[in-house]
Amino acid sequence: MTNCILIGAPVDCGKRRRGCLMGPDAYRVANITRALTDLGHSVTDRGNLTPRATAPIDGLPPQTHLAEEVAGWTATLIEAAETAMADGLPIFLGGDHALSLGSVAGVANHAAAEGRPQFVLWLDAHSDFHTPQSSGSGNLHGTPLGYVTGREGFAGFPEVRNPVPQDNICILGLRSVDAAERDALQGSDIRYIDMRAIDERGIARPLKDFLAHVEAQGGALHVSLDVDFLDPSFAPAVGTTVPGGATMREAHLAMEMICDSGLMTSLDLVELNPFLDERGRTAQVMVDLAASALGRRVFDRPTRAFT
Ligand code: HAR
Ligand code: MN
Ligand code: MN
Ligand code: MN
Repeated sequence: MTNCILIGAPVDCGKRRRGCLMGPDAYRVANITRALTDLGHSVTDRGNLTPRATAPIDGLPPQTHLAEEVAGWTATLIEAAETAMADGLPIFLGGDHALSLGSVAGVANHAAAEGRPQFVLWLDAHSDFHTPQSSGSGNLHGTPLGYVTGREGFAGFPEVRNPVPQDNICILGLRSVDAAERDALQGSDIRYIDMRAIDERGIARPLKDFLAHVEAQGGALHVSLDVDFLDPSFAPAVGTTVPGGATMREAHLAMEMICDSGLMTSLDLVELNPFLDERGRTAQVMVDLAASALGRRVFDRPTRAFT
């Protein structure tokens, strides 16, 4: 039994297309609480956070979009993550991926206080490893991994007290990486598994390797699930659809393996834009995936073969 703590974070400033602010309520309407209590977990919904007021930030490239608002959300989320980690397993209901500047930095502070290394599994079509300076779009939802690893260029944002080592990060599902990010990733120790690698090797083997690494280090594991990790054919409610994503079964298998590992200590559900959804189906898929990550199964042992 896990104490699940729902934290609504209607962050909508990480990109230009609006709508992610409706995400937390869409997850509530899709009954995330019931999905988790049915599994025997206790669930507390802490409602929605609001961003702290932040001083104007000078010196950022002119295309940077709503930096002060992102910085304010980051301050709020760092504190909310630290507090929630002391009480259970926080599930951050986004909101766009800019929320992960704060959720990841906050959980990493908690892990450091416990003397544990923090690991991050990033399930996304994109690598989100930009800095404000390297980002061509100026959309800060493309920067959370840059921020939490301690890259330069985030002056005016809350200090990252416990940067996540690059080697502790695994990105799964990549299929849209721009040139600046590709160069930065290739020069980093981040583990990245693109869709071609998943096509060739399957999703289970690279994930198993990473989970074994986390376990061997006694790490805490934050899972950040971006809607666009999934193929848009069954998860259309996202501003940045990229064809060729994870299938329903690949995504559930990943969640089931995460659950079996017993390693997950915090979870983000991000980039859901309910304004773009079809009868709530994407919100429902995300809730079902969260349930798989927390123990929903058809059988609790492998199905008996008919031999
Ligand atoms: N790399 C592009 C940019 O920086 C795409 C941004 C990321 N988009 C997301 N995040 N949906 O996962 O603008
Ligand atoms: Mn703890
Ligand atoms: Mn993302
Ligand atoms: Mn993405």
